[in-house]
Amino acid sequence: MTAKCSLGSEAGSIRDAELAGRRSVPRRLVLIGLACGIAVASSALAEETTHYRLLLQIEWSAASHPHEFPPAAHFSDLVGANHDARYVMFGDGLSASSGLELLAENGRASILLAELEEAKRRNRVGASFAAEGTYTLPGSMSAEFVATKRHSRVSFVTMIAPSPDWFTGLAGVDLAPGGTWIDSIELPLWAWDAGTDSGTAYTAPDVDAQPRKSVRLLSTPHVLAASGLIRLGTARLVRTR
Ligand SMILES: [Ca+2]
Ligand SMILES: [Ca+2]
Repeated sequence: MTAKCSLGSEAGSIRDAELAGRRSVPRRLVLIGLACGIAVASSALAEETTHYRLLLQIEWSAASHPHEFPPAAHFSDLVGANHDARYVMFGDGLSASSGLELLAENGRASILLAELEEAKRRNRVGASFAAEGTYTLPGSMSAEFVATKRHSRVSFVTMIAPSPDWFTGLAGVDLAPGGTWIDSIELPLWAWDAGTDSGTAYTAPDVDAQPRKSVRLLSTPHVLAASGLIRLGTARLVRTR
């Protein structure tokens, strides 16, 4: 399997490799190999794409969060995506997107999924993924997803339900800091207020917030103890291959 390798493609590949930074030497070989149609080591290629498992260990329950713990408490279906630094699913002090508003208020993913499709078209998002919600609390949720060097960050959200507009998730976790895939990481899950509804209790009637307030960590008595905020659980990201 051979092909002519033009100087132009090689020079372009080297430029790309130099832009890619410190791992330029092996990356350059791979890129030149690709440009020339030469078979390259599969292990080197495999590094460009990898697989992770997301496991949510949910602690949220009447035992951990006794203040007004609601009937039929659950987490909605989870929506996540791998992406680059330009895509932001949510952030402290930022305004929620319409997709986040619908998910945080109703647990419905349709608008968020459309936003992810649009971000995918603009090459900011690699792919979205989902996990089934749960009424078993404490309990767990899990999903598998693919990450690539181009889209090496992961974000996800799930609604705290019932609630006015409260959700939990992680935003922009970099799975390849410095260009190396991390094997596993464990992060706390906090309750967030999307700022799109003014209700202050799990079962409060809808009070649309106009204009929207910023996304903030929730700090109502539902998630507050003398020692500080009570996390809802932990998220573990494990590289599977
Ligand atoms: Ca709110
Ligand atoms: Ca609203």
